[in-house]
Amino acid sequence: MFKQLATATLLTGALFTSAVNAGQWHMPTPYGDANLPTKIAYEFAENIKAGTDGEIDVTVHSGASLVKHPEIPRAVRTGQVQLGEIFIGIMGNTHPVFKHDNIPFLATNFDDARKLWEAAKPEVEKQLDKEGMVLLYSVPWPAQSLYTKAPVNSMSDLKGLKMRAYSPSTSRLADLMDTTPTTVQVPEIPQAFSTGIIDAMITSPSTGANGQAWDYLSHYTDIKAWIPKNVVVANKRAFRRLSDEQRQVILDAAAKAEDRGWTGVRVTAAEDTATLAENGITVSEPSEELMQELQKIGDVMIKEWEQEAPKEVGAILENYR
Ligand code: PCA
Repeated sequence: MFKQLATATLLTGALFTSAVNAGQWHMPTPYGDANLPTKIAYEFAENIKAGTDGEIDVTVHSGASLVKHPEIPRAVRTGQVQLGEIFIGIMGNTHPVFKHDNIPFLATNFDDARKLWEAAKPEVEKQLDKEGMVLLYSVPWPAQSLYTKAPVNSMSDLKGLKMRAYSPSTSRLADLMDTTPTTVQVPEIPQAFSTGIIDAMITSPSTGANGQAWDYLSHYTDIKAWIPKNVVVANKRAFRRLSDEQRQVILDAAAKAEDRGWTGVRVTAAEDTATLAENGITVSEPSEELMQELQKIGDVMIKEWEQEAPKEVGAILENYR
């Protein structure tokens, strides 16, 4: 209650400030300060401030402190805030183009993920534009792998477990794996495990390491199923109101952020996987049987996804392949 009140007050404050001073911008982000995307967001804000001689002063509100993650797209669309960071997958129900982000085994290494992103970007931009948003940059996560409380040799070891979901696609995946999907946001993961709300999850080594996964689970099976991304978007009207010079500063800062993300993620992926092992989690390669079973599910999901929007998804897949 208090937190929501505080958020409402802050948001009113944000609107008020932007009315009197067009240079004060707000940027809610979903994840905490330990995460690479958040570090990049702070740097992005600094570069904008420096490049515009303080004319645009972006305040980053990390860890969903200003706006809850599922509400960030609406906050940017309606101009409640000028900028925002969003995990692409959570917009999967808005339009299927956003689902390219969470499809198992479509792109499982960073080179392919970058190609998939280039292939999907025009469709994603089109859709964001319809919703009054401008795409600025993306930051990938490390590949998503399987965390459990016991070794997993085949899918039968997962049957009936409560599996964390963080997007419409991961809910569908959990169904197809014969597990029960339960939506849990990152900050609630430790408690969800310790109270039995979830028994398993598929996420990056970074999210596991940041959440000290060794406190509540024991096994990490490195299935590397997909490489999802965050995007940073601007409210279209706020962006258009800027001068050409100011817009260029933001676009340059965005290009820098994009580079830093795609380079930096390779380092954090390796470091954070090592951290899991150092803290006692059994890190192992998946069995062939498990991979074959999961890949079959991936094929089903690609087909279902294509059928949802044959034109747009077809264009993404054609560009990619
Ligand atoms: N961490 C975020 C998104 C993807 C990731 O690696 C999460 O688990 O919600």
